[in-house]
Order: sequence, then C-alpha cells, then structure tokens
Amino acid sequence: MKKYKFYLFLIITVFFLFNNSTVAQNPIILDQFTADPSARIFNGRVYVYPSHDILSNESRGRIGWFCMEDYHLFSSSNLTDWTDHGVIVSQNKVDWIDSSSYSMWAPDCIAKNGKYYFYFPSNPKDTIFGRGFSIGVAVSDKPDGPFVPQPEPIKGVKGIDPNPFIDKDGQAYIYWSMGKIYVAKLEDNMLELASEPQVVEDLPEAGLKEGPYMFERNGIYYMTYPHVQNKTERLEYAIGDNPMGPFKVTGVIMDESPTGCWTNHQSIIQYEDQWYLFYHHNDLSPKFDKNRSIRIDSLFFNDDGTIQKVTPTLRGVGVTGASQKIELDRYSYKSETGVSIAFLDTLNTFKGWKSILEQKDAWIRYNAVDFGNETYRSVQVKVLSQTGGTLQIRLDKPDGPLLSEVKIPEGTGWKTVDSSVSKIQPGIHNLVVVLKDDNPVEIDWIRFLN
Ligand code: FUB
Repeated sequence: MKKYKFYLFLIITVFFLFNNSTVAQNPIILDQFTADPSARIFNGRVYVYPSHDILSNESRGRIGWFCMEDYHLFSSSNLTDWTDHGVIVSQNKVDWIDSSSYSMWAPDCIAKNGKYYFYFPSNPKDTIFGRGFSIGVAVSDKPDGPFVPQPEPIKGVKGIDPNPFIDKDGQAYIYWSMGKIYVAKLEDNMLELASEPQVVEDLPEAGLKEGPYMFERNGIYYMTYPHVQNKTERLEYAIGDNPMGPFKVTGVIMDESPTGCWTNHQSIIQYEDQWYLFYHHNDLSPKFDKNRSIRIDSLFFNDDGTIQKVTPTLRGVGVTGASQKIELDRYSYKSETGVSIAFLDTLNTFKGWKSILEQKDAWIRYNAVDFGNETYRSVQVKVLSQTGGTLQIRLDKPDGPLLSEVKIPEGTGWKTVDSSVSKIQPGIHNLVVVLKDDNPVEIDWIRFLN
C-alpha cells in the first residue's frame, strides 16, 4: 500500500512539473502576462514569440511602467492547445544589456538557412552603444532554442519593435520603430545591416507609429503598424509593391480598444488556409494596461487585397474538444440582457472568469465544440447558485435541440453537477446554455463525459 501511495505521489508530481500546456481562447495564455505577439510558422507548427509583462515593484523596474525581464516562447498545432517552452532569452544572460532596465520589449524571430534569429530590443548598459534602445540578436538551431545572444547589439540600429522579413528573392530586411518606422536591408548573416536605415515614408505624419510587421501576399507588401490616430493605438496598414516602399496608407485592421488599453501590437500569418491576426489586450489586468495578454482572431481579405477590419472576440479561434472544460465566459454571442462576465477571483485574475446568468431566458452561446465520433452520456457543469436554478443546454440557438436540463442545487459554494444528455450527432456544434427561471446561476465551465 505504501509503495502504491508513493507511485501515485510520483505520477502526480511529474504531471504538475512537466505539464506546461494550456488550453484557451482569448486571451490564449492565462498563467502569465504576454504582449506584442510575433507569430511564425516553423516546420508546420505555430510559434509565438511575445513580450513578457511582469509587475514592477520597488526593487525591479519603474512603478507604473512596462517591466519585462525575459521572453517565453509558446507553440501550438491547433491554435487552441499551447505549449509554454519556458524562458528563451533573459536580460541577465545578454552581455550588452543593462539588467536593471527591465526593458525586453517586443521581439520577433525568423528562420534562414536552418538557423533561427531572435531579434529583441533593450537598454544597453554601455554608453558606447548610445542611450535608449538597441536591438540584439540571439541565434539557435531550433525554433525553441537554445538561443545564444550575440555579444553586441546590431550596429546602426536605435529603436524598438524589430521585425525581420525575407523577400521571395532571399533578401532579408529589418524594420523597427522609434516614433517613426525605419527599414534597412540585412546582410546574409542576419546580424548586420547591409544598407543605411531609412524612414518608411508615406505613413501618417502625425501620431506615434510603432510595432512594424511586414508580410507579403499575392505580390502585395503589407506594412502593418499600431498608430495613435486619436487617443490610443489602433492597427493600420499601408500597401506597396516593394518591401522598402513607397507605401499607400490603406486602412484600419483593428479599431482602438473600447476599454482603453493604450497599446496594441500585431502579427499576421496564414495557417492551414486561414489568415489570423495576433494582437494584445489587457484582459487579465483591466486596471493597469502595461500588463497585457495576447489574443488571436481570424482575418479576411477582400478580392482586391484589402483587409477586412477585425472585431476583437473573446471566443477567439479554433475548436474546443467536448470533453475539455468549455469556458462559456469566452462566449461567441449572448442575450442582450441577463448575462454578465466576472473574474472568479478579483485578487487573482489568473484564475479566469465565470458567466453569470441572472434572468429567465438569458442565454450564452459558445461556438465550435468538437464532439468527434464519441458517444457522450452526460454533461458536467461547475456552478454556484444561492437559490438553486435550472439550466438548459441546447444546440445552436436558445430554442435549438435540447441536449440536457440541469437542476442546480442551492448552496453557497462551487459544485460540479452531472446531468444525462440526449444523443448528440458526431462533429462540431455550437452550444447554447439558457437559464430557465429567475434564479441566478454562476457557471465556471461545462464539459461532456462519455
Ligand atoms: O511592449 C512594450 C511596447 O509596447 C512595445 O514595444 C510596443 O510595440 C508596445 O506594444
């Protein structure tokens, strides 16, 4: 018996030590702050190289400002299940960085000739590199490292938000920003400039522009950038037929945040026939917008190559397995009244959110749940209701086919309640959860059991 207990303990310990993957909608990373997502596809897998916001305090960084000391890397093959590869570069492992600056701002990565080049800005400790931001490079044989930082930053570059781009003819470029956006050609070694930096002209004259991200589609070069047109940053783009311009300002990809997150920062990739916008918002830190979280939404082009404006969603992208915890608070649609979303614990937002249904016929819909070919016999809901209440789980619409009616017992603590389900057709379905009486019910998640 003792041996059995020991092995059980070992299995549980190993599971918690090495299970560093998360499943999420928007935001996609829930256990830490992430910002400035640079998404890349390497060997058929999506890698996201974001910044890593942390909270400053008396002994680190500057109170009330960005505080970033290292970079984590995340990857996924379905844009839903994310693996955290841990820290790939940190300020105290880079010779030229002033490690009291906590200024590891927006990075990016690119592959060339079997090597991976990770570009990152920070503040140098040595004035021979000048004041303000410089941009360094760390090199690896694999997308997830180990990355070896170069001993010095790139000569001739002062600024933030590096964005490397390799054109179809093999010529590499690097874009960066410092109020305006700059571009230069890169040498074949990806470590040195091959041309004098030049300002990317023709972008809006007034208002801060930063976070350049270049991509090419059907011969059109898209220079995308956050720009302060009014109060805070919105995502815009300009198009041209050459990576160095000239460009024509063409449109807005995403409007300013309605809740006031001052920054935004984008990257755009095509993965398995769908285009995606990666960006950030302060979901997990609504009161302090220097602690941000990365998100993904689908992006569509018009026939003439222009980009349709993206409306930020909580549901994000990808399908959710029916047996996974389905976080209804990341909903696709909800009734106009009677539904609200709140943090489970306002003192620890990393615990996530709950949905609160509080009036008869209030409903919440969560799209794209994959039932595969499994036979599911019951649904489990994690709920809290002081008065007790009745939920119905339906397909597609508030009056769509009924899967289950769940009686929630009254109580003051969270409970998991199981209820049998009627036969569910195989495949992907949209779920709707409806409150059938006026007794409020809080829902953490639901999942199906077979
Ligand atoms: O993350 C720090 C800075 O905020 C980035 O470098 C900018 O693009 C903005 O997102």
